[in-house]
Amino acid sequence: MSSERTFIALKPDAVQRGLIGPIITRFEQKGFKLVAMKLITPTAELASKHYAEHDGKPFFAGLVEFLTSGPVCAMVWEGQGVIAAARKLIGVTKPLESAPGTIRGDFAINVGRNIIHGSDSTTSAEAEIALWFKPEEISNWTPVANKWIYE
Ligand code: DAT
Ligand code: MG
Repeated sequence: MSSERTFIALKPDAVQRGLIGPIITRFEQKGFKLVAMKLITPTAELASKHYAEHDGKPFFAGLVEFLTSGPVCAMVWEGQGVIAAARKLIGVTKPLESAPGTIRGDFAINVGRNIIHGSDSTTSAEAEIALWFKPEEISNWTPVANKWIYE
């Protein structure tokens, strides 16, 4: 199985609530590798592009306003199967329906305050990484623990 990358964003509610550490810990503990991270307050243009698939839906304006309201912790994580695995770690969109043990299941209640975004496919991962990061902002490195994580 080859390694892949996914885009993860901790939304302003996660940053405001001091949840960056606990959330990042889950990805690190799983064995995934952090290759890019920055705090950024997105412009309406960036937020709208990021959520373009939802343009026209009743919650779109509120979603963009929320994302632009404060810093977002934008990240790229790498590893085998990381795109699908991150979605499992995150839990389903509505936090009250997210299983306990998932990030949304453990830390959130409302769909509009569900604290974290994760790419849902290879195509969206590539597009979102390119939208949020310049190539030089991504670090290529080899964790010494890799041989204890991958067989
Ligand atoms: P996900 O973030 O799990 O990929 P999505 O792509 O369907 O979910 O929606 C993007 C975000 O939009 C979601 O994290 C929160 C918000 N959202 C989705 N459905 C909503 C709804 N019915 N009411 C309010 N906000 C919603
Ligand atoms: Mg989505």
